[in-house]
Amino acid sequence: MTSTITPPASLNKFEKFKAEKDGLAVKAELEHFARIGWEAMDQIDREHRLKWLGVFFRPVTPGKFMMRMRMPSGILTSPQMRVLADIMQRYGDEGSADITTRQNIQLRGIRIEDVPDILNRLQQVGMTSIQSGMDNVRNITGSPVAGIDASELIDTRELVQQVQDTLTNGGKGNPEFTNLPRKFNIAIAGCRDNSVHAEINDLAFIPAYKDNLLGFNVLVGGFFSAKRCDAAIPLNAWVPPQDVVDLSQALLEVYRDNGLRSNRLKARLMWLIDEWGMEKFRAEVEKQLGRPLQPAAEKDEIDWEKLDHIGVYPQKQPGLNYVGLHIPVGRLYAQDMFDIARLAEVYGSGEIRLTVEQNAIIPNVPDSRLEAFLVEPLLQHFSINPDSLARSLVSCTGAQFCNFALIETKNRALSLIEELDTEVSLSKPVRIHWTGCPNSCGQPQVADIGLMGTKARKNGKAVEGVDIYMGGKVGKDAHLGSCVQKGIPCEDLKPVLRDLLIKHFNATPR
Ligand code: SRM
Ligand code: SF4
Repeated sequence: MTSTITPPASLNKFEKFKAEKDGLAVKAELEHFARIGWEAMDQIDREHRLKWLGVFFRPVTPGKFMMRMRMPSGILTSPQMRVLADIMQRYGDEGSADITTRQNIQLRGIRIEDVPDILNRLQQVGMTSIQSGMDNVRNITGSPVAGIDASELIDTRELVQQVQDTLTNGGKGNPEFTNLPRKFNIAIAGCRDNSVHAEINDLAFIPAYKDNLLGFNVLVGGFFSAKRCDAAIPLNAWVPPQDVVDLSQALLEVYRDNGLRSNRLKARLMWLIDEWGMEKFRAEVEKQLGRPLQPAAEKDEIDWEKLDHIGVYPQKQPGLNYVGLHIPVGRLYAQDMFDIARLAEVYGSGEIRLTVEQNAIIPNVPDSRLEAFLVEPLLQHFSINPDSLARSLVSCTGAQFCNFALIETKNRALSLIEELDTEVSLSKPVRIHWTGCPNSCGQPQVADIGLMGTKARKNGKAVEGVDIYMGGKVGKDAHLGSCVQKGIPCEDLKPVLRDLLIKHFNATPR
């Protein structure tokens, strides 16, 4: 069956090029692109359709592409990490990769000539970058400690994998889901602390009991965009685990076939829910599913504050521990990736987990190996006990590689935090999130202090600045923060942050 999209009368430019040729079609043309080089490629193929394969043209570094992987629940193995490291070393001109805010990895500095080889190498170790950009479902997030968390309710690893496999046809690409009206985010939480940020996904499953059975309440429509940001709202549905794949598929089909396609600024799922009302939306999902949905359970089981998983924690498997490493703003170099792969193999079971805070976890470290692990030199750089401000720092890509960026983010975030750490001391971590523009990839609205890049004015001149967000609450009763100050020039930001930390977060001046 192929999709039954009726193109609206006024198609935006993206809908037009998708109607002309499905994004996935570039898969068959890759060898050709590799032969002719990026400059000779059709512009739409190069700048847009390649994203269906997870290959992103970077206008900031023309000719050096970024590759965005898929990493269900943020889980990968040492051999997979080693392949990514090797790709970085061999083909990655910039030599760097980033852990993303969706538990994923992006590789940088890739030449189009090398993409066919790289995709072969990824396939050999069971990895894929398919459908990771543009109007596709993004990396599906799950608890980073699924299956090892002593307090977890549902081990969601298999479910996340099954949803990904359904939507991507096991990584080969699934044209059924390659022409959504817009991007789509899915999160599946089996933990008590909402470590996936369920509230900011278009579709989220959160654990809930119904009639003594453990399943999921369903939230829909959460999203951030430059135009509008909304937390997800209840679909008023509860599903047992075995219905998660079917419901995800049915809901996406409803969105695919009915989502608004004339204005890309109003194409995310919430806009359709607004237009129809929740009752009709739910009824259409039921119709597509072919069976009635049960009403939501009265309460969900997200009853903890959010954990950051940094440090050493006993697992549900006696005698084993997981160790969360702080990776400053998620930036990794090839050698770091080789080192993490080695540590996971030598001390753990050869598995690595990534978090939405852009950090890494090494699971399955036996008690007897902990002492030796904790004195490994890599832990000097990727600490298990970072300073309070560094600990919860998150940053989007920013101007170094992203052409939407209004400011540089990652390096600035790190140096500012370093300076502030010498000026104030904190008794508990403060979550500071940087994002380079209103697209909000760095999720400033979930932070204690969110910093969103903007153009500010100083002495009559345009300078890099930020709008400040506060009040984002994560974990139990999550809600979004809002903008409290606008247009602070970045060069004047440090004293402003210092005051906020002292006033609102009990920081004491050193
Ligand atoms: Fe994002 C577009 C990076 C998570 C909202 N995002 C982009 C692009 C692809 C723009 C571009 O072509 O340059 C950025 C690539 C820059 C680069 O070179 O790295 C980009 N987004 C990222 C990442 C890498 C930020 C990070 O440093 O971690 C995250 C990748 C996640 C992944 O693995 O798939 C990333 N982006 C997010 C999130 C956070 C989340 O999912 O929890 C959001 C807000 C949540 C949401 O989508 O509802 C987000 N990104 C956007 C938007 C605004 C979407 C909208 O509806 O308007 C755009 C722009 C767009 O799609 O038109 C965007
Ligand atoms: Fe780029 Fe803006 Fe997303 Fe940052 S928030 S990665 S600057 S699109």
